Parts: sequence; C-alpha cells; structure tokens
Amino acid sequence: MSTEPTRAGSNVSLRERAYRIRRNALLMGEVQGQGYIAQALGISDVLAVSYFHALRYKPEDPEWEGRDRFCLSIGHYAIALYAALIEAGILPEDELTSYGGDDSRLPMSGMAAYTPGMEITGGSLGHGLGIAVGMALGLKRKKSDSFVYNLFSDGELDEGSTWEAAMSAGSHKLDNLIGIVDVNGMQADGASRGVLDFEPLAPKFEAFNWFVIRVDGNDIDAVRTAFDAARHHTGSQPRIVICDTRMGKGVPFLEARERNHFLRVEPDEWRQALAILDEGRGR
Ligand SMILES: Cc1ncc(C[n+]2csc(CCOP(=O)(O)OP(=O)(O)O)c2C)c(N)n1
Ligand SMILES: [Mg+2]
Repeated sequence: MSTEPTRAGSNVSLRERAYRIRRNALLMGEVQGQGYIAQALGISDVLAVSYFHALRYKPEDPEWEGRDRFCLSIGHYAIALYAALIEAGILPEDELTSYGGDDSRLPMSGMAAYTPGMEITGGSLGHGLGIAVGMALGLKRKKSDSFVYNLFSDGELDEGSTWEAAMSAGSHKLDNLIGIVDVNGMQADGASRGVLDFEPLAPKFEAFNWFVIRVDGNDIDAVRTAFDAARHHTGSQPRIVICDTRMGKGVPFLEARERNHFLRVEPDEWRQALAILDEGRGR
C-alpha cells in the first residue's frame, strides 16, 4: 500500500470547505430541530483546516495505519465532526438525514464503534487528551511518523484529567501530539470564566512543557498558519493551538443567542440560516 498522504481535493478553498461543513451541520441540525449547532458553526473553520490542510488520511480507508489520528474529545461536538467527515468523503453525504435517528451511524454523541473516521468515544468530558497521549506514546513506540490531534473544549479545562494528561504529554515530550482547544467562552452552565477561570491559559500549558500558539479560530488563514507552526515546530514537546471561536459563527441571529449550548431552532429558521450562509459563501 502506498504511504503517500491523501487529502480530499486540493483545488477547493478552505473557506469553501468551511462553508460546506457549516451547511452540512445545519442540514443535520434541521433533521432533529435542535442540537449543538452553535459549537459546530464556531469550529467549522478549524475543522476545514484540519481536514483539508493539516491531516494525513485516506478517505476510502479511514483505518489506514499511516493516518494522522483526529480525536474528538467532546462527544457533543459530533455533529461538527460528521459535517467535516462528509465533506472529506469519509462518510457519504446521503447519510446526513439519518443524524440522531434510531440505528443511525451518526448518533448525537460521538461513538467510535458506530462511525468511520471517529477515532474515540467522547461524552464524558475530560478524557480525550489522556487517550490522545496514549495513542501518541504508542505511535512513537511503533516508530510511526503519524500525528495525533485532539480537539477538546474550554469546558474540559475544568476536568482534572485534562491537566494530568497535559503534564504527562509534556513529561513524555510528545512531539507527535497536537492539542486543539476550542475556547468559545461558553459551557452548559453559562460563560466558561464564570464557572472556573482558566485564564491565562497559554502559560499553564507552557508550564507543562507545551509549545503554545493562540489564534482567532475563525480566521482561517491564521488557523492554517498556526497548524503549520504546531506541526513543524522542532522542539521535543507537545503542541497546542488555542482557538478562540465564536459560537454560531456565520449566522448572526444564531451568534446572538444567549443560551447557545443546546440550540432549539424553529422550522423556518433553518432555511433562513442556510440562506444567510449561502450569501456569505467563501467569504
Ligand atoms: C464528566 C462530565 N461532566 C459533565 C458533563 C455534562 N456536560 C455536557 S456538555 C457540558 C459543557 C461542557 O463545556 P463545553 O464543552 O465548553 O460546552 P459548549 O462550549 O459546547 O457549550 C457539560 C458540563 C459531561 N458530559 N461529562
Ligand atoms: Mg465551550
């Protein structure tokens, strides 16, 4: 088997990819009438860079040994990952309408056993980084040059297990591990900083021997540059890209919602949201 990396299509812009990921997420959300839509819209730019710039994978062979692993620590962000996996050609587009249904491969909380391309099962917050540390250690022992990416949320910064994993990664000098934290400023109980104030965040990871970059997670060029810097950093240390994102990004009336952890969207609003996205396509 070829060990050449394969990325799905290269002649489509990252902005267009992000638009299509957002669109897929809205179409899935519409099936259920509600869901973790604001997070999906917020993280789409990061997912576009991940799947169409950074990650090495073969869409037709999601378990290809030479792939980079993309771990989704946050089970409830599954809708966002499905949207990206569909765009990447790892999941078929026509499965989108099964989202959240009985016997669907696309359950509302991510399950590795159900979904091609879903590396880990999330749901209980704070475990993804620890699993990613184990994967990164294992890959190193096998002399693999694959990277492990782990996307986790600012709510997961409240979990002690996240910090145990962070210290472990720094101690083991895991230069094949790239953390991505979505600092959208919100959690189920309201503003993140009102629950536990994790700022200043960068120095905390630096203290655990991580190479840290902080970026506007909705500035696609900045995210791409940050991902490149993280991957090509030459220090023997894990890397983290802290992404400040805006929930609901791309659909202003959803951005403006206050209780946005689990959004209920009225039937006519889905079409309005899609029309707004179409208007801003590629911008
Ligand atoms: C260990 C654990 N504690 C509590 C929960 C319940 N829970 C689900 S999502 C969530 C909010 C987590 O924060 P974040 O992921 O930042 O929320 P978002 O940005 O999606 O609003 C909580 C507390 C859980 N899933 N796991
Ligand atoms: Mg959050």
